[in-house]
Amino acid sequence: MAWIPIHDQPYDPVPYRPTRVSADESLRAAAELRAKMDQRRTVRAFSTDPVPEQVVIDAIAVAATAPSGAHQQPWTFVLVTDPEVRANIRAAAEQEEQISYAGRLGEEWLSALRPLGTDHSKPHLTDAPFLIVVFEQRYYLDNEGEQHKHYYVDESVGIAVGMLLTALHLAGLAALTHTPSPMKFLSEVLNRPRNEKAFAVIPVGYPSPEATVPALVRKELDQVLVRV
Ligand code: IYR
Repeated sequence: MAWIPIHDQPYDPVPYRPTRVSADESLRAAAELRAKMDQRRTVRAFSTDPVPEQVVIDAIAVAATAPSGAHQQPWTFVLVTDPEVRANIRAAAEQEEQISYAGRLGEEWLSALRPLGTDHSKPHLTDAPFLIVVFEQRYYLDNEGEQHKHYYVDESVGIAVGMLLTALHLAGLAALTHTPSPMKFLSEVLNRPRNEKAFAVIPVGYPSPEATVPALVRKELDQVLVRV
């Protein structure tokens, strides 16, 4: 069935009868997923080796199944492979980050970043074979140029990006959630319409064989899980 804007759709529910998974199968699947996801790391050093494009397309398709406020699906994923466009994005991002790391972030923020070892240099923007630039649609712009309000946009797009990172990891690819600040230049470089605002830039590829990651430790489950 073809997509039509949700505000033009009636309430017309259909049956939902997924096959019930046995408790044993659920336990096995959850434990396996937990172990696999515990291996995910944010990577900043990418190999330039090519990646099958369909893997990235499928991961974006997974992200696009995310739940969203009023089912408005307020996201656009721009898949950038053109080396010239990537070079432009890198140049603009590094220019902004240079200012940020030179002091715009402030001492508290800079010291919070120190354990991550980040700086203004962003080689991943040109090394990784794919960049996914995620835009949030602040509102829906219909063909007449009329604006329709979108709800819970940040939450919806955040969930979609989480699902994207999960899908990429489970397919064997590495990614980085990069949020250059300010991100306005992305709308200009990628020629996006006025209802869209950049949310994150996600380089995707294989880690460089020399990649290192900070020796970070995740919180224990009992620090993040509260039972009532
Ligand atoms: N946007 C900068 C700074 C930065 C901010 C946070 I919060 C991070 O977790 C990591 C980096 C950069 O990309 O370097």
